[in-house]
Amino acid sequence: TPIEQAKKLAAFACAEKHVHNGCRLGVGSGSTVKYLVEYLKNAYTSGKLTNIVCIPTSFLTKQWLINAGLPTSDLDSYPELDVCIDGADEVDAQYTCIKGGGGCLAQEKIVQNASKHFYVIADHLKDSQKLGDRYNFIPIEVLPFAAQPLLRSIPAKFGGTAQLRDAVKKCGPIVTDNGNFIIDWSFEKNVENRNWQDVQIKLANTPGIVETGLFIGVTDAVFFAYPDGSVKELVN
Ligand code: DER
Repeated sequence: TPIEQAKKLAAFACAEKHVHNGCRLGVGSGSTVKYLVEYLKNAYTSGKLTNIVCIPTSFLTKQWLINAGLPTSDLDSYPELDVCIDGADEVDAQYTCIKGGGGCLAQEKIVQNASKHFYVIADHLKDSQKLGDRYNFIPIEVLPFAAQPLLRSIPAKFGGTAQLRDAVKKCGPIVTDNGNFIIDWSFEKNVENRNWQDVQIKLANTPGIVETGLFIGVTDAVFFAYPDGSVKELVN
């Protein structure tokens, strides 16, 4: 489909430009990153890309990397990375991302934070002016012990509504790779000039919240691709 082609285009363009021999690479999670793994597999098995190591951000990405025959390791062995490439659910005009649509935001943010450079790959449907134009909520990873109080206190303090992300093929909520729950916070859209940094600081300071899907001030560039086959790198 045109959207899948766009995801592939964004992934290939970003990796072509920013993944070089010897790269210690953080590999994100989600359907766009699937094409990044395809690129890496092609480049590495053809000998075009050598001496790289890939650090996954989820159980699924780890399986993809291993199945692709790519050198795979972890932050214990490689605590400092050169590049991290990941998808996003939405990117606004200030390069702030909403991530976590796939429920992998905690390890994604940790790997992003361990990397010198962070690049986002996305189809054009993620390209927005203001957070909320394209995506309806902020995923928040929470300790199960704190879930019920947070379902009440997050809307009380920050507005909007909050709900526990239910599993599809399992009774009850989804459980993340870290054994936690996800609260999807549907924030009010018509707040003018909302200070997302302030929101992030307050959420991060809330007992029971492990991580939020707000990635603020960390994006070095975004690769947006379009169904017409064009791709653009927006450098922050
Ligand atoms: O869960 C995540 O953060 C993913 O990176 C998500 O934001 C993008 O997933 P997609 O590439 O499947 O749209």
